[in-house]
Formats: sequence, structure tokens, C-alpha cells
Amino acid sequence: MGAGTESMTMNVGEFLLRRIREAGVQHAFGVPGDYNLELLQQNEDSGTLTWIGTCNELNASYAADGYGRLNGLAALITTNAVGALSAINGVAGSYSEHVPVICICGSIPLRSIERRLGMHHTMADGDYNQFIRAFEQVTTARTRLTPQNAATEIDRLILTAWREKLPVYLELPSDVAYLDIEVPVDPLVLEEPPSDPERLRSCVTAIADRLSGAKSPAILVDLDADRFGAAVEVMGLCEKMQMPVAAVATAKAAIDETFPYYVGLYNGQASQPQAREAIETSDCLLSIGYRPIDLTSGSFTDSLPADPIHARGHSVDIGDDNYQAVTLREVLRGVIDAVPQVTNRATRPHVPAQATGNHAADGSAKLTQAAYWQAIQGYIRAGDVLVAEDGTSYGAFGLDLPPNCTFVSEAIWGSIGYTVGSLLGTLAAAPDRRHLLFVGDGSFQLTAQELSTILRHDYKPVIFLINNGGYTIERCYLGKTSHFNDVATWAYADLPKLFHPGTTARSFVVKTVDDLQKALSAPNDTLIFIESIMDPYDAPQGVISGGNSGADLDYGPRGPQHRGNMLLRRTAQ
Ligand SMILES: Cc1ncc(C[n+]2csc(CCOP(=O)(O)OP(=O)(O)O)c2C)c(N)n1
Ligand SMILES: [Mg+2]
Repeated sequence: MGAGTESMTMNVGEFLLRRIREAGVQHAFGVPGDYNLELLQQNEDSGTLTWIGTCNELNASYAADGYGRLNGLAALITTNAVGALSAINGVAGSYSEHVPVICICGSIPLRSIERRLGMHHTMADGDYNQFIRAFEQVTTARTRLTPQNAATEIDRLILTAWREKLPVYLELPSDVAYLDIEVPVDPLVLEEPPSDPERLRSCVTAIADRLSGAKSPAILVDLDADRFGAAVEVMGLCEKMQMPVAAVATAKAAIDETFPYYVGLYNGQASQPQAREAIETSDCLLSIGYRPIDLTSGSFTDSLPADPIHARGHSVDIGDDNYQAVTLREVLRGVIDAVPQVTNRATRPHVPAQATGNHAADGSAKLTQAAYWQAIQGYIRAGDVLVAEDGTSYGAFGLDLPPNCTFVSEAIWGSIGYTVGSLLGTLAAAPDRRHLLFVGDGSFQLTAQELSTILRHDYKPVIFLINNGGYTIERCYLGKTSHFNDVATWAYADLPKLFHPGTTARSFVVKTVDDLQKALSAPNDTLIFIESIMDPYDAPQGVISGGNSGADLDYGPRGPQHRGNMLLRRTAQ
């Protein structure tokens, strides 16, 4: 072998763990099973990854997703079928929202496949490929490792996940992990293939010409700006051209919200005003990965100017031209160099919504959503990680964030309970930051057990739980008073001591603004659990109008939402 291609002998399992670690992943989430115990033992013996066992694989998949959003790559380890299929919902969410997760499934031994033995955790029908096929729907690459392919397939899958920002699925048959193979000595290097030089030059010139010739250029970012690590370049381009940038909700905080050229969230008719004006009246819009979906386009009331430039992770569309083999950051860096410095364009920065709001409340009055979010606005500080669940907790989208905050939500996939698992992942990825979870009672009930794992690892997040007796956001779609939107009453604030006897966690049950302020003054030296009791028919106005228009979209003109008092409606203001 030539220089740089030296090999060494290593077993498959240790090589897999080593490569994951070299790719910058320090933790793995999952649940043991007989088909992956050998890999977990290798990991424990070698100390390669910190194992975070979860209560179930669904929660592990959410944790891996949260970890991947902050860390850029994550690892999930499950056992054959029963574990993997339990995780598949979370992995699909990662696929939908472009989070690279390496899903490792300890699977039935190759010996059993060759001899066609009926095994547990299968359909017992002689088909050994069903679960690889299932994961075809939710991953961008898949493989079953063998001693022959492991050295190349492991690198291919890890690199593919990282380059495409999508999950991948590897089956590791349980009799393969301890077999020795020849593997490279050199560490795995995560890098993008460089752009095609001619395509890059032409693409940069085309974008720079259009932006330079425009009177009111603007940028609209979606989540790929964050996933492909292009926020710094986006801001650099805005500064050079003195041009505004708006974000869609799925990219909230991808651009520092205090950046002078940030104009707010774009969401069709439900946009923040400066954002709507900047985007819709632009004569040259550069969109980064924009994917209009109902919840982030104001129910398709978005109205982009004609002929925007669409830049994605690895390609760009400009008019009739399509550029392949160009990477987003190289494109943006090239454009920054190519455009002239603009010095005389007027800017209209984002006006913080809370600064104009006025929800002054009597401190002893019943806590309302308006007063709740206003109090939380005052609590947020620079560098916080905010994790916001589907439901009235989407009020968090209305918060104005100080610098260096990260905002995690699963606004497209929207699987409730996601945030409790995801919080475990964000905590593991960034243990030195303050993490705030915003979750409703209904969502929390899906994945509540993972609070025990958060306590077990002595993490210290602040958990804001809204107890409104059920699924208020659903009441805004249909069933305002229907029983199917009620949930069982739990003693939520008692759960820390139930899940972790002897815990130092501080719990609060909050009914008024004064109660809330008292809870918010608690020091962050331990986990803080704040259960806020609120009215089932109180919701942020954006949640109500989103639900009302969602009902029309979902059920059509003949739908039940037209009958009297069927849904929680927006009140006249
Ligand atoms: C896995 C899954 N099941 C069901 C739903 C439908 N759903 C969306 S939001 C929601 C209710 C959330 O209720 P809660 O967390 O209590 O929020 P709030 O009452 O504050 O609106 C439900 C049931 C979903 N999105 N995902
Ligand atoms: Mg609720």
C-alpha cells in the first residue's frame, strides 16, 4: 500500500465505533438487545462513545435527532426490527428535516441468513431484508455489513450521511462485529467534494451579476442554511450588500436575530411585517433551501417575487440554468468576493415583537398565554438552546432571541413528544449551554419517561410544561370541547422525584404571573421543572389562526369545522 493508505487489523465493531468517533460523534443513543450487545460490549471495553441508554428506541431516535442538529452528526443503536421499527418515526423526522443520523441496527447473524434459520425479531417467513426495505423510505443510504464490505461501506455511509445531511441505516449482523478485517490507519476526514471549478465560477458570476444589478435584493433562509453551516456566509453577504435576510420558521435562529440585516420570520400572510415586505417586494431573491409547507408558508399564502435564485446544499437554480457539483458555502463565499461593497442602502431591521406588545397583567391574576410568553421573553439569555414542541408551546416562535441561541423544533415532521427525547440529545451535545424545553401536557405524555434519563445523567435543563388539560392546538382545528382532545391529569411537577428519587430538581406549579416570576428566579444549578396551569381555550393568536386555516385546508368546504362552536376561534382584537 502507498503512503497514506496504510492498513491495520481491527475488528468490524471496533472499526465502526472508531469511525463514528473520528466523524465527531461522542455519544450514542439506543436500547440494548441480544443482536447488538456485542457491539455495546465493544464500546464499553474500548470507551469509544459515551452510551446513553434510553427508555425506548423512539426516544433514542428523537435524542439522536436533537444531538445531530447541534453536533452535525449523531449515532443511534437499536436491535433488529423491534428496536429499529420503534425508532423509524424519529428517523423519518430526521429525513424530513435534514438531520444526519447514523442508524446502526444490530441484526440477525449472517449464519442464520445463510442457513435460513427462523429467528426471533423477524416475521419468520424466510425474508431477511424487510427492515432494510422499510428504512429505504426514511434514509438516503443503507447497507448490511459483512467482513468483505465493512471497511468501505462504513466510510461510505458515514460520509453520505454527513454530506447529504440525511440519515443512513447500517445492519451489523451480530456474528460480524468481532471478526478481524484490514482497515485504513488514517482517520476518516469529513469533507465535501470540491465544487466543479467551471460550474462554480459560472454560478458565482450569475448570482453576483443578478444581486449587483438589483435594487432590493434579499435572502430567504430555510433549514439547509443551518444544516450546511452557511449562516456565517449568508450574514457576510448581507453585510457586504446591505441586504435583508428573513428566515422561515424551520430556520428560526439560524441567522442571529440581533443581526442588523435580519428582518424576522417569513410565513406568508402571517409573516413579521418587515420580513414580508423585504421578501415579497425584492427584485432579486436568493432563497437557501426554501421548501414551502403549510405550517411555514402561512397556509400557502407565501408570495415570492418572480424568478428567485434557489440555492441548495449541492446545486443552484437560476432561471433556466441549473448548476450541479457546487457546494453551498463555496458558492456563497465566491459571491461575497464577487459583489461590490454597498454602502448606501437603507435597511429596516426587525422590530422585536415584544417591544411593541403590551400584556401588562395583574400579577395575581390567572396565568394567560400572553403573560406567559412575555415573562419567558425576559428569561431568555444569549447562548440558550430552546427546544419547542408542537402545540401552544409554538408560542416560542414569537420570542425574540438574543445572540448565539439555538432553536430546535420539528415543525415539518411534527411528531409530538419529539422534544423530550430531543432535549436529551441537545443536552448531551452541548452540556455547557442552558437548555429550555417548551412542551405541552399532551405531547409530554408520549415520551415523559425520558425525563428519567435526563435526571440520571444529571443534566440541568429548564422544563416549561403547559398543563391545559389536553390538546389545545387540536381544539383550534376541530373539537373545541370534544372529549378526544382531553388528556388524563398527571401530577407533572412530581415526576422528577418519582423518576429520580433523591433528586435536587426544583419543581414549581404555577397558576399566576407572580408564581411564574418566582419560579423564573430559581438558580440554574439543578433541573427546574415549571408546570404552568392554563385555560384549555387559551392559545397564542398564531396557533389559533394556524389551526383555523389548517381546518379549512384539511377538511374542505364540507368539513365539520363549519358547524357552530366546533373549534377554538380567533377572538376579535
Ligand atoms: C405522534 C403524533 N400524534 C398525534 C399528533 C397530532 N397532534 C398534534 S399537536 C397535538 C396536541 C398537543 O397537545 P399539547 O402538547 O398538550 O399542546 P397544547 O395543549 O399546548 O396545544 C396532537 C395530538 C402528532 N402531531 N404527532
Ligand atoms: Mg395541552
